[in-house]
Amino acid sequence: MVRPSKRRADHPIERQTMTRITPTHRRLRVALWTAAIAAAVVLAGFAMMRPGHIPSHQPVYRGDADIRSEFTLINHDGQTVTQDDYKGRWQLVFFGFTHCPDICPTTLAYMGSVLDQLGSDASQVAPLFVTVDPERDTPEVLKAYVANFHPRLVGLTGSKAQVAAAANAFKVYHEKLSDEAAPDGYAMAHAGHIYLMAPDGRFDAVFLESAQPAEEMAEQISMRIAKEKRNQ
Ligand SMILES: [Cu+2]
Repeated sequence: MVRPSKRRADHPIERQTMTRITPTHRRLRVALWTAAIAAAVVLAGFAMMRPGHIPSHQPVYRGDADIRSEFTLINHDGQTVTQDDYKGRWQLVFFGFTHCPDICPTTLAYMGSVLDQLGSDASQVAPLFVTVDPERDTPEVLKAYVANFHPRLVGLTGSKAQVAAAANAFKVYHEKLSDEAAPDGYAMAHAGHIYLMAPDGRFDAVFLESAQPAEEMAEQISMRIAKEKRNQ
């Protein structure tokens, strides 16, 4: 397995995919999807301010944002798991694929740093990497891949239908693009967000690797963990 630092320089997929999906396109896509998700979150915020509406820790927020942690997938040890297996913990969820030349290795390395920065709070966070490329990303492939980034990172795959349902619940953009130069003739374009879901499965926040240093994201998660504990 090639280390992420090496992938950038050595990996032929990088150059091949770049000719098809330019960095500008990729940034544009990410920007567009950031805007779409931000709009959903703002709408949810407005909905909460309506008279008689209850505050954000109530389940109504989940319905308004319509981003839900709902899935039946197979973990990297080959076991079927659902959102209930991670209930009671915060979920840090990122969608991608192991053949990804840039966004995935960068973001997963970042998630690894966030987990390290969380210290003892990390035990209350389930870090999940869901593939959008189940054809190639079998449990075995995922297991070897996630081990490059953090020992606690869990890879999730499933049937095409299971993966599509999970991506739909999280409102994650992904698209198979044919590319003759890429291995197997295709690459997967996908959104670059990291979702933070609360212990009851409700949507809490989205983060982008480029938006803040890992320490800052870890601080934000720790604040939420502390707040949740106070409210219990
Ligand atoms: Cu990727």
